[in-house]
Amino acid sequence: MTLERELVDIVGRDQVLTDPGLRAPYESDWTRRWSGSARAVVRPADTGQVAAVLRSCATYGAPVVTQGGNTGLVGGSVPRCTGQVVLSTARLQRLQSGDHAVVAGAGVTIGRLQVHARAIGLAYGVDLASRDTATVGGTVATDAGGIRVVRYGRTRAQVRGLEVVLADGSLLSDLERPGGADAGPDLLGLFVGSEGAFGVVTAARLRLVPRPPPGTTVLVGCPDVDAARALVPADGVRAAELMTGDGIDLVCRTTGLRRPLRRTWPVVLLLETDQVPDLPDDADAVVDARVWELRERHTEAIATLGVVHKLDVALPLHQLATFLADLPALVAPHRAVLFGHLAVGGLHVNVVGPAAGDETVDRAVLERVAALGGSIAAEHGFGIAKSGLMHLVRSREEIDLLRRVKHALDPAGQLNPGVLVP
Ligand code: 2HG
Ligand code: ZN
Repeated sequence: MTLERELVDIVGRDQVLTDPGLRAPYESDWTRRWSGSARAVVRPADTGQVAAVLRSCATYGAPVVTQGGNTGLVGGSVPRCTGQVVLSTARLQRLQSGDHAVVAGAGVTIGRLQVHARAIGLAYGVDLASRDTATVGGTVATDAGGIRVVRYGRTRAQVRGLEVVLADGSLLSDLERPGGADAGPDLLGLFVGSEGAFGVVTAARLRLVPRPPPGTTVLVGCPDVDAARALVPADGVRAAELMTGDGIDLVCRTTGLRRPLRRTWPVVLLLETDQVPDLPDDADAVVDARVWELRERHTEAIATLGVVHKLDVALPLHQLATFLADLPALVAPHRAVLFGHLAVGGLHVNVVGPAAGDETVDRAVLERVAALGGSIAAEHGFGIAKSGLMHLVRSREEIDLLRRVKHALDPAGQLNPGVLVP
């Protein structure tokens, strides 16, 4: 018996992809910075098959990289070295609702979840531009934030229960205990943000929120980031997204969308609020929900510039201006296109210019972020890109504990090697 034969017995011949052409879409990160060739891509249909796949991979000593929609930006869900099996969660599609929550399979996209919630008069609190591809499993594994984070929090705040398969195929689940957690440590909570390194998340119970009535969306040009911050009201904020005039120009050039403002501002704020916000009389602003497209098409527009170094960081709000002033020198002679989730200090620093494998600029930017008290992996995960730099933001004791937890859950280092625990 070979591993491939066992996998075929578990999931069926059509769901074990070994042909290079069929494997290719699973082997390269969205950024094209990380790729590798997989021994096989396997697509289990349910939790029992996931457990059997993991048991077989453990028997044959084949490392497993779990992949959801492959929208990751830090190399955390594609193979890096030969012999790795990609476990795709694409077919884990169950979706049942009850009591202001859903139980969703890991492969359900955020878009499908939103449509499902809307049909019953509710909404899911995490939303993001890649909603039609990004999955429940991937967003749980990275503790994704997204554009509604200011109102509803990150994915962790939505999770009411999880089903997880460990490296040895054993199953952990509290989905059958919807009544709420008992006292004691939140053990399943460990898997939120664990990036496939502790276990494979196969399903989650997620809270749904009341669907808000229509709000107001405005796009407004600002001289600097502090001026933009001053326009964000204390209450009723649904989204406060930061862009730059240069970024908007790039989006307009590459997508054909119309330029929304009279001039190119250093900073552009997209604000969605419950009530119409107070703006200065002479503000260069448009009130129109369609401006969301300018924000949501940033990632695709920036990708047209070449291989992008994605530095997903967050800063204390009072340090944003200092960081933005320092940034040009940190990335010189290259260029950074910036956008992000202003209300929570989240910034997506997209550096274009350095070769894919050159990490000099990445390091300089992330070190500066850490020195300012920020987070170097705000919502995309540490992945391959940043796991080696975790010491910038976590203490020696925390990293040591992380290693011990990893060892307890996955003693052979079978799951997503190199991620979280380098
Ligand atoms: C977003 O906020 C995503 O749209 C992607 O987190 C960020 O492309 C990026 O850098
Ligand atoms: Zn984001």
